[in-house]
Amino acid sequence: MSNTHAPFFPDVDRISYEGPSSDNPLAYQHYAKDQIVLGKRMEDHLRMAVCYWHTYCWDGFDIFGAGTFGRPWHNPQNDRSAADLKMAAAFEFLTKLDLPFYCFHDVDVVEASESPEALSSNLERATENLGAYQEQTGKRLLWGTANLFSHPRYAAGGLTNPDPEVTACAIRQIRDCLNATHRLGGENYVLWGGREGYDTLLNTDLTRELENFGRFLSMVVEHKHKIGFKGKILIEPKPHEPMYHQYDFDTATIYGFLSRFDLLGEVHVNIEPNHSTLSGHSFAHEIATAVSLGMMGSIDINCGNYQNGWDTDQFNLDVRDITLALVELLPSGGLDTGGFNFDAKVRRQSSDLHDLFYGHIGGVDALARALLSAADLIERANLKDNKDKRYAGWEGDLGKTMLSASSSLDSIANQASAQKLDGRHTSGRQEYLENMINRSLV
Ligand code: XUL
Ligand code: CO
Repeated sequence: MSNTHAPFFPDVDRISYEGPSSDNPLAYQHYAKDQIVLGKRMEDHLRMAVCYWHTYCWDGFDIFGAGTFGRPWHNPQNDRSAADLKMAAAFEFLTKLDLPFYCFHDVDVVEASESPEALSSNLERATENLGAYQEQTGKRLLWGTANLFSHPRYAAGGLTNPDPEVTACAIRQIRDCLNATHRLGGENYVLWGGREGYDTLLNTDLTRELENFGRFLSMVVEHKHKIGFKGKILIEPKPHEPMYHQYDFDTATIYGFLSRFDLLGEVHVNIEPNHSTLSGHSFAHEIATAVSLGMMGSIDINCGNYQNGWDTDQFNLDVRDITLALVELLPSGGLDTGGFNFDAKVRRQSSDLHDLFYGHIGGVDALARALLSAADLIERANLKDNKDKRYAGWEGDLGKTMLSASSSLDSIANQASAQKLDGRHTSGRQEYLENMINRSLV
């Protein structure tokens, strides 16, 4: 399909690496995609994606005011011509940023669709067009997802709705979008349970909703195998917003849910820093938990605002915070089918088309700097040796005996008493380690 609508960004050339001394705001200072870091190209470590919803769909509206952006590909009806223009803009932007992947919700890539029928057939057409653009540009799909939170029918959830008729519509959307993702060679399929939760327990049968959720998630997994989709099914943890309580609260909660429905190993997580902080965790904690439980999938990179604790989806420029997360991720082999999807938006006052570039360029360079810093830390700071030393006792006689199959509370307590064990604290050297992080920051 030829891109007859472009260019939407005529005065921007392909963004390229110019190095840290460049003062060109439309260049990368740190992201050199072919540079080898810990044995792998930067592009292959980071597998970055631009998201459809914040970048091309959103017109700048918020709950207090109308859109401020006036994008040239929008029109008030969001009719078919707007959907086609948006797609042209999306692939031009992605090509100019020189990033490999994109992500979408079904409703992002189609025109306004009056009925479930219309959505199905519009998605069919959009999938064909996306496939043609992928072919033409070499860009790839990191993941697709069905939007089960915007349409009024989903006010009380999709897979956890009290009304089976609504849930059947949700399942149809998931089936269609998973099929579309498969056809487009997507690397993952995401379920963000935005309205899978409740506003009040007074009208909510929590037991039934969670049981239904488990049953229908098992069907998603069955369908993935039926169609031969090789990517990962991902759940995106978030504790609340829009609902007062969401079932996919955090990675550990999802682990419990998956093990209850025998879905461990079949479903992984899509971790988002802004959601991590909303649940009272750090980004690094969520990554470490996912790695430790074998649940790591992908990352929606962004951050919130320290002042107010909302889901503000800002571009994450906090190199230290990302470095701490990468220190947990990289030793496990890094991202497999996952990537870093910019689930981030420019501020409502940043209404120029160039602001879309500045936002993403900043986000890309922060990831590249964090990757270089994390690699330096892993290579020089011997974090692993430090941990190994701290836990060395568990490899010695006492530790091994205590953990052996034959030991019991009595046997250990009796040994402690017989040997007059009198354990003493050893320094955790937190400040020393934190200084290592600062020294490695690029
Ligand atoms: C919402 C959020 C979504 C999901 C996809 O907070 O992060 O954009 O990533 O539905
Ligand atoms: Co997200």
